[in-house]
Amino acid sequence: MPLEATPYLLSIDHLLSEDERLTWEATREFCQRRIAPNIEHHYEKATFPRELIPEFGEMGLLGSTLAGYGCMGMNPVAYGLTMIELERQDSGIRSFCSVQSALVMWPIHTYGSEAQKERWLPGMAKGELIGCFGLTEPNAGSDPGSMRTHAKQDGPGGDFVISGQKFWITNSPLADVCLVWAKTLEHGSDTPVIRGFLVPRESKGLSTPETKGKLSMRASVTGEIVLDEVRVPADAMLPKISGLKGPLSCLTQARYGIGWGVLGAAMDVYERARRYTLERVQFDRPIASFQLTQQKLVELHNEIGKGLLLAYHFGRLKQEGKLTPVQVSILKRDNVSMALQAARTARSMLGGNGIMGEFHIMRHLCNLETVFTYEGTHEIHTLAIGRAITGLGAFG
Ligand code: TGC
Ligand code: FAD
Repeated sequence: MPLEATPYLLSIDHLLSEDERLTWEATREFCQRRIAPNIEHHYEKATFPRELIPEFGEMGLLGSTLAGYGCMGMNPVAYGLTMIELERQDSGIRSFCSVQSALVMWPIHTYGSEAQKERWLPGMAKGELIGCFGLTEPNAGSDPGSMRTHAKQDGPGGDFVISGQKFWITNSPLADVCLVWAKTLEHGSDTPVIRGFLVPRESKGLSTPETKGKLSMRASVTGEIVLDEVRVPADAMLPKISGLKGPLSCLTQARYGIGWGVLGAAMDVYERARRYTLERVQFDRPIASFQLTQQKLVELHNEIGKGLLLAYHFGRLKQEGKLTPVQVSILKRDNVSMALQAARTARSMLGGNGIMGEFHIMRHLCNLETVFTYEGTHEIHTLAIGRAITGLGAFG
């Protein structure tokens, strides 16, 4: 559906460059043509449309903000607009691109050696190679610093032997390379430090069983990473980062994209609710003519507009290199919460039809429950912002 068909009184169109507008339109057209027709089917069957991955590459949607290595070098606002269109279709599709781009390609580009970049980035940009990001563990979710996965140096070449288990890992069953965060002891120190390791699929002792039975994010593949004494060469370690800030800085990139992406899900539910309530007649009038329905539409419309302005403002700050992690927490927390509330409200506006797959809103609603939890739960971002404004940590 063209944007003009649904009123957005808080539009950002006039703030965009010609290139940004063209990127937005081209991505919307692609997503509408290639994702929309089958997404409900994939969700129902709990399958991911794998055949689209090379097309994401052709559209420049993989590693799009990075420079060189076959990547597009898009600015942060253009990138945000592409996230909107992916998530307008389904959060699971945006998740695939977020993980590949922000959680695997970005750290290789930022913290990797030249050899690591050459080996992985061009294939990942084309969608020929898939990556996953292994931080969470069965006993380390919100508190990743308590991870147990460890890497021990062994042998004359300085190989690492990695053991542990990662849980809830998007794309792991599909991945050609797993970026695994593990603790290791360095230079005779007895304090372990967190390091990132690029573990190829063919590594002996690596397995990635799929997690079945999700009632959310069904069009996204989730699994474990099980590492049973997996031996990798010394040069599998990302050389330019150590400590928890390694994975957390990747999350800052991905959370920025989520803060934009969820606006797409919110726009989709708002547009569907508006259309439905204009057509559905009860008490001899379209239900959109009732004051209570209009109040809901106005809330949806205004909250989306404010979320878009926030994302745009932070996008320009990011472009200037001035966006801070806590501002990204504000964007992720508030826009996800807004989108989840929008999906609940829109669902109610369709009455019984709101729970049906063919009306798409329930699918967004179920997906957004995951988005509320991953990449830092709503509560964790609340505490990160609380810490920034009081100077007092309330995490533990
Ligand atoms: P803390 O002491 O705050 O920080 C440790 C070091 O990290 C630095 N740092 C950051 N750097 C960049 N970006 C950020 N957002 C950062 N946050 C912290 C910090 O400056 C410090 O550096 P240094 O040099 O002083 O050592 O660490 P903490 O242990 O107190 O933890 C803080 C807390 C709770 C906020 C953090 O652990 C956290 O964010 N927890 C949430 C975990 C999480 O988000 N997991 C996500 C897993 S991945 C995922 O969900 C992917 S879903 C993918 C998809 O399908 O889209
Ligand atoms: P917990 O940390 O156990 O939290 C449970 C509840 O307790 C939450 O409400 C939380 O907010 C609350 N809580 C915890 N600590 C505090 C506190 N100090 N104060 C107040 N409340 C608190 N991880 C990856 O590494 N890579 C991935 O690709 C990835 N993909 C995912 C895909 C899906 C579909 C899902 C569901 C998760 C994914 N995750 C991934 C994991 C995700 O990041 C974690 O689920 C998330 O960080 C929360 O961890 P947890 O589930 O262990 O919950």
